[in-house]
Order: sequence, then C-alpha cells, then structure tokens
Amino acid sequence: MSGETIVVGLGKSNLSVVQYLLSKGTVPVVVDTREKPALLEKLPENVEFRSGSLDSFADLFAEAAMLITGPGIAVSSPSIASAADRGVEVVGDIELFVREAQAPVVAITGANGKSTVTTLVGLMGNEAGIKTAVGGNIGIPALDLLADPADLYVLELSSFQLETTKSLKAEACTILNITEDHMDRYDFDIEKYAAAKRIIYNNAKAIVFNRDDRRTFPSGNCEKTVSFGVDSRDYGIVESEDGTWLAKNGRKVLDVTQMKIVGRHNQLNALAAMALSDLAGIPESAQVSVLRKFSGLAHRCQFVSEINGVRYYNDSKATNVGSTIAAVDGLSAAVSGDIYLLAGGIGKGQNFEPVGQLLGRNVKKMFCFGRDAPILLKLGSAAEPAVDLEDALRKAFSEARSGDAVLLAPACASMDMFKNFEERGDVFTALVKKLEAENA
Ligand code: UMA
Ligand code: ADP
Repeated sequence: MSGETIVVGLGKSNLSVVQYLLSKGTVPVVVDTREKPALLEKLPENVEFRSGSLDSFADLFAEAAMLITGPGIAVSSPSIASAADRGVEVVGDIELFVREAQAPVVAITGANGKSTVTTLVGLMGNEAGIKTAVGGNIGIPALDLLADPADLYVLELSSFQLETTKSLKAEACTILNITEDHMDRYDFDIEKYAAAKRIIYNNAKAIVFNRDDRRTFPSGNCEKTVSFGVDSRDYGIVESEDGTWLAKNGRKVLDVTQMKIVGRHNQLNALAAMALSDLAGIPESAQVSVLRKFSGLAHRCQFVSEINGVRYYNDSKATNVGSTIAAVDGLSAAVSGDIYLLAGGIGKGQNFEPVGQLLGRNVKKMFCFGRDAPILLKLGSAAEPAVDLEDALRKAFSEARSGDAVLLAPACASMDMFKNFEERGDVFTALVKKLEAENA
C-alpha cells in the first residue's frame, strides 16, 4: 500500500476533512469527478488535487491507507467497493468527528424534520446554559465544530453520512420518520434507505423512535428507548377540552397554540426534540421556553407575502414527497381557500403518486417545472406545465383568488435549476416580492 490518505469529493464536508487531516500532520490527496469543483480555490496549495471518473482512480483507491468519501459519493461505486473489499478503510467526516469529539453527541436523522429538530435541541441546550454546538447535514461540517469544543454536540445526519460512520455512540438519537427520498442511491428500495438510517442506533445509549412509523423501530438491544407519536402515550399529544397539548406520559406540558411553528408534523418534531433533550439532561423549562419562541427555519413553510388576499409560502426545503404532503396538510388547516402548488426539479426516483392524491382535494392545481416535470404531469389534469419557477408562480398568481394560498413545496431536489434549496427559496421570495411591487 502507498499509505496515502485519499479524500474523495471536494465539497463542504471534505474541505473540513482536509483541514482536519492537515492539523493532524497528514497531507491527503484529493480527487473529484469534476474538473473544477467550486471549492478548489479553497484547497491549500500543498494538497494534490486530481480530477477524473471514480473508475479511473481504482488503482489509487486500492492502494490507499484510507478513503474518506463525501456524502455525495456513493460508496457502492465499483472502485470504492472493491478497495473496501481489499481491506481499505472507507469512512466519512462524521466518523472522524466522533473519534475525536470529547462531549456527548445527540444524533438526528429521518426523511423529514431533521433540521428543525436539530435546531430545537441545539437551542434547548444553550437555553439551559449547556454549551451546545450544532452541525452535520444541516450545513455546518461536524469537524468545524471541534475548533471551539462544546459540552454537547447535536448532529443532523443524512443516510449518506451514516453509511460511512461506524463509531458513533450517541448519548441519544432518533430516526424521525422514513418516507421515500434518495431512491436513486438505494436501488429504488426504501428498506435499503431505512437500513442506512438505522446505523444511527448502533451502540446508542438511548433511542427515540416514532411509534407511528415501523421503519424507525429499533431492532437491537438498547438500554433505553422512548417513543413519540400522535396518541397520548409516552411523548404524545393530548386532546382535551382546554385544547391540544404536547405531553409526556399524559402529563400536559405545552399547549400547541403557544408554539409559533404550526402543523401536526411540527408538533411531532417538538415531541422528538423534548424526548432527546430529556435524555441529554436538558431541563424541561429550557425545552418549553424554546418551543414558545422558535418561529421556524427559513425555507420551511415560510410566509412570504400576501397579494390581493392570496398568501404566498416558501417551503423550498420540501425536497421529497413526504415533506410536500406535510406542508400541504399543515397549510390546509390554516388556509380558507384553495392551495396552488409549485413543484418540480430532480425527483430522485421517488413515487409521486401520494402527491397525485392531493390534486383536486387540498390542492386545486399544481404547476410543474424543472427536469422531472414530465413525471409530475402524469399525475392528473390538475397538474399543468410551466417553463420555469417564475412561469409557475405567474400562472398560480393569475388563477388564485382571495383566501387561496400559493405554496412552493417542490417534492424534488433543486440542483437542475439552482445551486441548492436555499437559492431556489431566495429566487421564489424575490419573484413574489416583484409580483407584489407590480400589483401595489
Ligand atoms: N459531487 C460530484 N463529484 C464528486 C463529489 C461530489 O459530482 O467527486 C457532487 C455530488 O454528487 C453532490 C455535490 O457534489 O451533488 C455535493 O456533494 P458533497 O459530498 O461534496 O457534499 P458537501 O458539499 O460536502 O455537502 C454535504 C451534504 N450534501 C450532500 O449530502 C449531497 C450537505 O447536505 C451538508 O450540509 C454538508 O455535507 C455538511 O457537511 C445538503 C443535502 O442536500 C443540504 N443533503 C441531502 C439531504 O438533506 O437530502 C443528504
Ligand atoms: P430536513 O432537514 O429533514 O429536510 P426540515 O426540518 O428542514 O427537515 O424540514 C423540511 C420540510 O419537511 C419542511 O418544510 C416541511 O415541509 C417538512 N417536514 C418537517 N418536519 C416534518 C415531519 N416531521 N414529517 C414530515 N414532514 C416534515
């Protein structure tokens, strides 16, 4: 073996990996399938960079001391899989982080709600005076957190990150829910996706699972398991004469109308955050205080403007079918009229049928744009084509009447037309503001 450490893919996570390795005295070789990845200019000059197909690196990988792959790289790629078969260790940034971190880790995964729950637990920890740092798939590479060591780490983990993590021993962890996403990376098999997510439970001290979603159920031995769900057991919802409450074992803790985030899915997110916080030693007073204040993250069912009595919402973070359905359900309860849905982008091999079932019921029309619009257009006559996001918005604008809502909740990834979901949401917001100015 040449003994070289190879970093595969030069994205955000792996840039943090390079910096971490350099701080440990290891100078890696970085490879990427792209000729000039955007972060190349940030790569220190003493680090060799090579571009090429993953197959073209087969010999390099086979001789490596270690491969560190970014989440955007499938470890099932033949050249990586065959290096692993030869005994080369294949890990990701989260594995390096958990080997190094000195404080307990709360770990959160799921198809949807990860960033919301991660943020909530982070805020709850800090509210309680515990120095709590938040990172992972939420957009802050975990290794970057080590620069300012915390007393508690809260990590959002994707299935891709979990596939390359083996030493995680979470203080508390959860799989919030499993619905289809990233099917193109899992042979179109939701059980394979769920199996990747379940890596989070390995060696955990405590597990929080969703009792209404069997794919989140823990299968191995864990000293402590608690559940959350829509009935009144464990962490649950109590419906009573004086309203709807977040509850712990039937004990009413917070009236949901006291929260700024709305919808049943956010009530479940709040319950999961409370369960994780209890297990991490964060007092209830801090939990409740945060739940009263937190008004939600940007690009998650965010109200943008009202034009001629029509309300416009940005849920650009709805990048899969499950999140779009949650957004529509949440909004249906708050809107007196119809919903016009703007959807499309990269479908990742999902089954869109559940979105089709919304058409003509909660959703009056869906305007479809982006690469996989043709798949969405097959869902029914209420699905209509649009050239791009602006065209979809203008079509919805011309049809919606006072009391209706226009919702960007695309059920797809954004990268066919935008840099990421944030840019898609920002473009939408700017377009709505332009429309508002035109109609002032
Ligand atoms: N890529 C190539 N060739 C390469 C390497 C990467 O084309 O050689 C492409 C990938 O296919 C992908 C993109 O580059 O489309 C980025 O991949 P990456 O591994 O470099 O990703 P990072 O920039 O490190 O960002 C990752 C997460 N991205 C992915 O998992 C795709 C970010 O989550 C995360 O915030 C960041 O790590 C934190 O360290 C984003 C995401 O979309 C939000 N996550 C998916 C999701 O939430 O659904 C999993
Ligand atoms: P993630 O980080 O998993 O993408 P976010 O908290 O960023 O999750 O929420 C993304 C979108 O997913 C939200 O705007 C909402 O539409 C939907 N969502 C949030 N929580 C849930 C949940 N518990 N179940 C289903 N959908 C959800």
